Amino acid sequence: MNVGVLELVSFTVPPEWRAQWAAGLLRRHLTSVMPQVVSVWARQLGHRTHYATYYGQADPLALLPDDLDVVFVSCATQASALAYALAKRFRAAGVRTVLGGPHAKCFPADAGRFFDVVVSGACDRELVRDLLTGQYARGDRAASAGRVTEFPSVEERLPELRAAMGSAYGPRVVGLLASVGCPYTCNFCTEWNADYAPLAPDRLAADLRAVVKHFPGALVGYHDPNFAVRFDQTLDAIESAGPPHPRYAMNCSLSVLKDDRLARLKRTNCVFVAPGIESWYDYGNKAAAGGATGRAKLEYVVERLHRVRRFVPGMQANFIFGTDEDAGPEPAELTAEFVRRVPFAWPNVNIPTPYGGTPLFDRYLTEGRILRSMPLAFYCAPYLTTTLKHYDPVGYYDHLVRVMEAATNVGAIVRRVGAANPLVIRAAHLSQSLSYRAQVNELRDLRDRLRTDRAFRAFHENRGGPLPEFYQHRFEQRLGRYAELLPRTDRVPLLEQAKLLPAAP
Ligand code: B12
Ligand code: SF4
Repeated sequence: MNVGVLELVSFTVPPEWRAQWAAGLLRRHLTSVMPQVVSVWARQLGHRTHYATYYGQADPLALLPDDLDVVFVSCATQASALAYALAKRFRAAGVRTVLGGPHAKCFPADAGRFFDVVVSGACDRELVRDLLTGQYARGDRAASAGRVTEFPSVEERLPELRAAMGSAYGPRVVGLLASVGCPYTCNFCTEWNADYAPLAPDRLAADLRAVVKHFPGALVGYHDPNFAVRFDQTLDAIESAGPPHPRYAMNCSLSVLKDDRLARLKRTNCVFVAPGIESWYDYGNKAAAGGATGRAKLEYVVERLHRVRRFVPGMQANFIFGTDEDAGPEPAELTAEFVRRVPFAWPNVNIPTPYGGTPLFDRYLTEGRILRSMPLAFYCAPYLTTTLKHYDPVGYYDHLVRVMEAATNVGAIVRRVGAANPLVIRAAHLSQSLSYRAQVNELRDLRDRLRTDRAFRAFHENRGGPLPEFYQHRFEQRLGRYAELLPRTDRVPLLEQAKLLPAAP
């Protein structure tokens, strides 16, 4: 069969492609591992495969041939509207449509309105075979029975990796997995109940050697939900590949970054860490802050990150602002202070977002806090899709604007970019900072609208009313020529079905 695999990295369709160079620079490298894996498995099963990533470079439909039998689409929820519109087009052309990836996992019922089959859980080679041999009917959900811990090697993924990188400018990143799952249970995260499992160490070592051979100079991006939970075992595997070690970046909890481990990270060429700090009042266990909260946690984190910085040059600190434990101005003030005292770290401040299949989603839905007519495509910054326990929407955006201004004022950007090293991290910090500066304007606009437009505020306070025209218009702007494929009724999500537990009778 003729099989297409399309990953949607970008979620907007501009009316023309003038921004092409920027798209390549800013987004091309944000691809995930699994769509490449699915493409390899389909090829190994004897099918003709066409793998492409859409990062804003061209019309997404033009990236695949027009005589496909089956297409796999993969995306995060923020790209769901584009995925749905494309699915309608593919279906109309007689192509069987399968959705996999984060959105499929979180909102399978919603996606099932547009895709023939939705992969709502794990996916292995056998599942891909079954999907391609028509074992699943239209409207089905599919998932492999157990945890998947074996994926094709870098050598096997070479055509996909080359296609994802392209030949032009922009960061060259090879996504690898050293483990799946995570021992923590953060209520907002899709991995909250997925046990940690390291992958085969000899496979990781072979992959690292293949990266050095085929992509010299490329950065390895570990896509593990929580890298090196079994620190020594993972670093043993990396060291066993032998030098030269490719530079690498990873996500981890602060508890992984203990003093006696930092030199080993430096020796193996770790150039970027993204620890989850999350909140000054919540999720303390993964920071190993010993129960400290508020200012005490700030002092602990500042001290730790300054130590980490002596060994690892690039850093991103992940925060969520607006959890049920946050109240008053202090959480935002502490984050703004963090920005001043840890000038070399990129502060990635997230808005609480209820992704389906998480305990957070269940609680917010049960408590009537989710804005029910908000399209799922707005489940991303800078949009609020719920009410917050201790903040009204205007007050919340006021605080957020202040934090983001502290993170993106010219002095902060100059300090951050100046401190960054090597060049690839400097470029990443610069592009993040500039795109967040644009986001601050959007935050201000949302806050001002909330102040002046009573219907808009009523919607955000969950006091009823239809989806404001502002969001309808934004939705249509994002989809460009594809907007007409999703009439207003299609934009209202199916939420109940995304609960972990069935609703009480
Ligand atoms: C690595 C990672 C990234 C990397 C790589 C991108 C990626 N999607 O992998 C980077 C840093 C670029 C990234 C960026 C973002 N990410 Co991210 N990321 C992750 C992370 C930590 C691991 C995902 C992973 O690779 N797991 C390993 C694979 C093997 O396991 P798995 O995902 O469970 O996949 C299994 C099945 O779902 C299925 N499957 C997965 N994909 C596919 C595809 C097909 C076609 C099929 C058939 C099956 C299938 O098979 C797998 C094996 O069983 C998860 C969090 C987490 N804790 O899991 C967040 C996560 C996926 N990210 C998330 C988000 C929101 C983002 C951003 C929007 C953040 C932002 N503010 O910009 C961006 C979006 C980027 C984009 N391209 O769209 C959310 C997505 C939630 C959602 N429903 O949208 C997650 C779930 C975190 C969370 N909040 O819980 N991310
Ligand atoms: S530590 Fe990270 S990967 Fe693990 S549950 Fe928490 S947010 Fe998810």
